[in-house]
Amino acid sequence: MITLLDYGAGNVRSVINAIESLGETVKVVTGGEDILSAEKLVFPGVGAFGNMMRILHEKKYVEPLLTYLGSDRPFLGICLGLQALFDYSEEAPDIKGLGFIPGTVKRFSIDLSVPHIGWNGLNYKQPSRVFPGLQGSEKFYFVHSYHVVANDPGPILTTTDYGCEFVSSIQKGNIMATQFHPEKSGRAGLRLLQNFLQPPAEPVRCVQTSRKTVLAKRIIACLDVRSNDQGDLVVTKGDQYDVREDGDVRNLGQPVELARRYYQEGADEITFLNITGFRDFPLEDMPMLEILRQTSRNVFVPLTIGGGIRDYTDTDGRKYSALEVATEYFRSGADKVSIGSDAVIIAEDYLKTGRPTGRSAIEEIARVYGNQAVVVSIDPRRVYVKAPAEVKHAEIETARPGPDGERYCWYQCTIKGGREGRDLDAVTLAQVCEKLGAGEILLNSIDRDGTNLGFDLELINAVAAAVTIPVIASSGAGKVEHFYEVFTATEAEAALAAGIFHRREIPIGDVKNYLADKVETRC
Ligand code: 1PR
Repeated sequence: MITLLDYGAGNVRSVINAIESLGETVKVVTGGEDILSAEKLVFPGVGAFGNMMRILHEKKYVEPLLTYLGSDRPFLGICLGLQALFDYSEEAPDIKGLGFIPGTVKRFSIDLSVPHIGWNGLNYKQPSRVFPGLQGSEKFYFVHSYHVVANDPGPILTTTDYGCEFVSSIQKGNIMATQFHPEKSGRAGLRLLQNFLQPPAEPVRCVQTSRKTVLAKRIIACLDVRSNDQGDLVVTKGDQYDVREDGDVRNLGQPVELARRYYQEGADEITFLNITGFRDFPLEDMPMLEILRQTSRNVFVPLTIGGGIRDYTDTDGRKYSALEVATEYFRSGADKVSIGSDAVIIAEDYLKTGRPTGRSAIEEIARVYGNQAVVVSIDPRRVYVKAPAEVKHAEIETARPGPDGERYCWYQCTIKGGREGRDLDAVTLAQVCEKLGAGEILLNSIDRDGTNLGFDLELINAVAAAVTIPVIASSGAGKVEHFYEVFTATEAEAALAAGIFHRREIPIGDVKNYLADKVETRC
């Protein structure tokens, strides 16, 4: 029996699913006595450090946790569950950590995108019983803006390189904690987790395969989901956002089945977009939650869900906040939520006053679940202009002139799945959303969507140059070369595709094979 400490923030469902998939049963802590009586305790921390410590105090978990740690029984901290062990964090300097390991938690101060999101390797510093079965070259999934700094190197088990060398896991007796998420790290993560749950007799020292670890570029499979005219929830695919063919919604398969297939094929992440979420209230759309629940049972890579994440009043007048909607998604197995239409409205409001309200969906969700949990999905369309000063928006000079030879264009934000254009450009939207706390930009292109013509590199460069958070390039992938192009000609950290995967034109493995030796990916 594994005891799991859930303090109510983030996706503990994935950790439970991963543990259960390894044949163990899980008991979720409901009071301090459960911590004290645990035989093996797993503490998956997600969100913001201050919020986590406040809840641990409110629930009176701090003393039992310190007693448990002092008893040297098996403990696995994940992400914030590692950071919590230290004295304090720059993220919330006024509130103390558990102070079990002397040291602090610092924000990355590097010339790279922060959060550090994606698959990175490990530099092995000590042997451990959690390593048997690993080759040493595996990558694990990270998502964090802060990292621990131990006063004494003794407990450092592994480090990872990302602009600096940081501590990616610690081990002190039977206490172990990782900055990365084993439950989201595919087979390698499950292996490590299994070793923690059923420890092999002998510790193993993994062999270092390269001098430094490198963050992989991510390949993301995207599933646009909606009900067809018969009322079944299907994966569909638009052609410049038009998902109907001969009057019917295109049906490219079942969401749970396709997600499983992409996991097996090596997708680094899976994104579900409820593309009619702007119309319907997503919490009434229970099948979407069910899709997440079922998918997260056997897909152990990060899951993002978008569509309809906004405040809502139902027909009985009951108000739901975007945070409540997001919470349901996280509880059902999502790791990140993606906000589309509402992000545009939030940015427009912000630009009117120049001041954050503190109450927008982006700010509220980021405050509780951390910036890394908030993706902003942008649906821009190109608007050509003759001269740069013609509009107040961020224009670019384009190598692909418009229909009347226009040499400049800007990227107009749209809402409601491209149905409504707004007086806001994609570059400004991305900048405002970063300021408000978004952790990642999912950058679609209505012009390129479903065309197989390749990504809009000019759009991606314009947005990536304007923000420091990671940008996911989306729309237009038609051949493996397009992935190489987007990773070498832009700063995109991930590339997302849909149609070529759904139609089985190019398997994810082919994309990775083509990129091998050219671009760092997760094998
Ligand atoms: O506005 O917060 O409710 O979120 C709705 C979400 O649904 C947004 O993220 C929006 O991008 C998405 N969406 C709305 N309508 C459509 C549509 O297609 N009619 N899908 C839609 C957008 C775009 C991509 C697609 C890539 C790759 N899909 O995610 O998967 O373009 O396609 P490709 O590789 O085949 O070119 P809200």
